[in-house]
Amino acid sequence: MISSLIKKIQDKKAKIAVVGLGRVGLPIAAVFADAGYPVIGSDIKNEVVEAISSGKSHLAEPELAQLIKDSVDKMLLKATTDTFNAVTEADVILICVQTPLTKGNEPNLASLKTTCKTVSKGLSKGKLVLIVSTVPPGTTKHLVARILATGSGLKCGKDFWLAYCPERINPGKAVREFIENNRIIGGFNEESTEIAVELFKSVVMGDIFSTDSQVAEVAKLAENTFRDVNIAFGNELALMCEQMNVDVMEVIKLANTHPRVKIHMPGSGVGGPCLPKDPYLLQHGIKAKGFRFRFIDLAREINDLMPEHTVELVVKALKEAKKSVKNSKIAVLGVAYKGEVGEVANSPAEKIVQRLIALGAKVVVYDPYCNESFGAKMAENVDEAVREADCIVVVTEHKIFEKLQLDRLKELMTKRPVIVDGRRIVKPKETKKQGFVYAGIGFGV
Ligand code: SAJ
Repeated sequence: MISSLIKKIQDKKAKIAVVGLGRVGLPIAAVFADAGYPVIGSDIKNEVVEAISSGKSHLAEPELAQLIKDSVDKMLLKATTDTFNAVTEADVILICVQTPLTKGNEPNLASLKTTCKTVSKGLSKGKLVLIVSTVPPGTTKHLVARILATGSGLKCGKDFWLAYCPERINPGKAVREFIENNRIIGGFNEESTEIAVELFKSVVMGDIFSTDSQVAEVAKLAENTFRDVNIAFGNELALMCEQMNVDVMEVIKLANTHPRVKIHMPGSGVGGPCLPKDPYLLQHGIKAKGFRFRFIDLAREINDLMPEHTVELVVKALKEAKKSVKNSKIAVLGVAYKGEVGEVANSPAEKIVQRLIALGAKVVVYDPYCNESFGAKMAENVDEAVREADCIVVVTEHKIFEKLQLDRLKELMTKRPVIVDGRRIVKPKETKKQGFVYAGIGFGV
C-alpha cells in the first residue's frame, strides 16, 4: 500500500484534500495545485469556497491570486463546503483548521476534533492524513490518531498514515515561505514520516527534517515561544532604558553586532494569531506533569502590558505638551497586528484604542490594510486622521508610516503636536527638532 501511495505522489496523481482554507490552508492548496496535483479545498465558509471556485483569493497574499486563478482554470483546484466528500475522494488530507485559546488561555481544539471526526468517516485504507494546525504536544499521537482510528475502524500507522507538519509561513509572504522555508515532518510512525516527506519534497525547496509527531509539535511551539520570550526581553529592556534615559534602539543595535546575539524589537505589543497563543499550547502540554515553563508566564505578562505602556506614554507626552488626554484628538496609525499585513487578530491596537477612548480622547484610526477601528472613527488617509490632531500614535510598522512628512504633519496638527512611536520607526531627534513632543517605546518622553 505504501508504495502505491508513494508512486501516486511521485507521479503527481495523488488527490489532495486541504481542510481549512485560511491564511495557512489556502496557500498550501494553491501551491500543491500549481505543482500539478489535483487539489480539493474544503472550508465551512461559503464565501471562501465561492471565491476560490470563481478563481479568486480571499486573502491578499502576493502570488496567491494568480496561482488560484491558473489552477482553477486548469481544473486542478476545486473548493467545496463538503469536507466528507473531499476526504472520500482524496489520497492525502491536510488539516489546517484553527486551534484558538479559550478565555482561560486553554487550547480550544473543537474545530480540530470536529474535522478529524468528519475525516475519519471518509478514511479508507492507504490514505495519509497530515495535521498542519499548531497543536499542544501529544495531540497528533493521541487525540487525532484515536479519533481517526475510532471513526474509520482502521489502524493508524498501518491501514492509514498520520503525520504532523507544522507551518512557519509569515503572513504577507505565505506562498514564498511555504515553498522556501525549511520544514519539520513528525510522523505517527516511520512509514507515515516517509510518505509525508515524499509529498513535501515534491513542492518545497527548503530542507526537510524528519522526527516523530510529538517532537515536531514541541519544536513548533518552541519556535514561537522563543520569539515571544525574545520580544519580551526586548520590551523589558525598553522599559529599563526609559528609566535609564538611554535609547533602547541604540542598545539593541549595538548588542546585536555580537555575532551570536539577536535581540528582537520592543514595541506597542505582541499580537497575531500565533505568538499570543502558541506559548500557552506548550504550557498546556506540560502542565499535567506539574512542570511550569516559567519564561512563558513572564513573557506573556510583559508583552501584554505593552499596549497599556503605550497609552501611559501618550498621557505623559500630552502632559509635556500641556494637554490632557480628555478631549484631545488622537490619531492612531495602524490597527493591524504587524506591518504590511491586513490582519487584526490580537492586535495591540485594540487595547490602545479602547483605553484612549475610556480616558475621554477623541480617537481616529487609519490603516491602509484594515477596515477595523475598534470603536473609534476611521479615516481614509493619514491627512484626514492627523488633521487637527493633538497626538499621533504609531501602533503598526506599516512602511507607509515610515515616510511620514513631519512638516506636513505639523501643518495639519494642533500647536505643540505630539508623536508617540509604538514601533520606533520615526526618528526622535528630527521629530523634536521640528517642534514635536516625542515619546517612544524604550526612549521614554
Ligand atoms: N513583534 C515584535 N517584535 C519583534 C517581532 C514581532 O513586537 O521583533 C510583534 C509583531 O508586531 C506582532 C507579533 O509580535 O504583533 C507577532 O509577529 P511575528 O511576525 O513574530 O509572528 P506572526 O504571528 O506573523 O507569526 C507567523 C507565524 N506563522 C505561522 O504560525 C503559520 C510564525 O510561525 C512565524 O514564526 C512568524 O510568522 C515568522 O517567523 O515570521
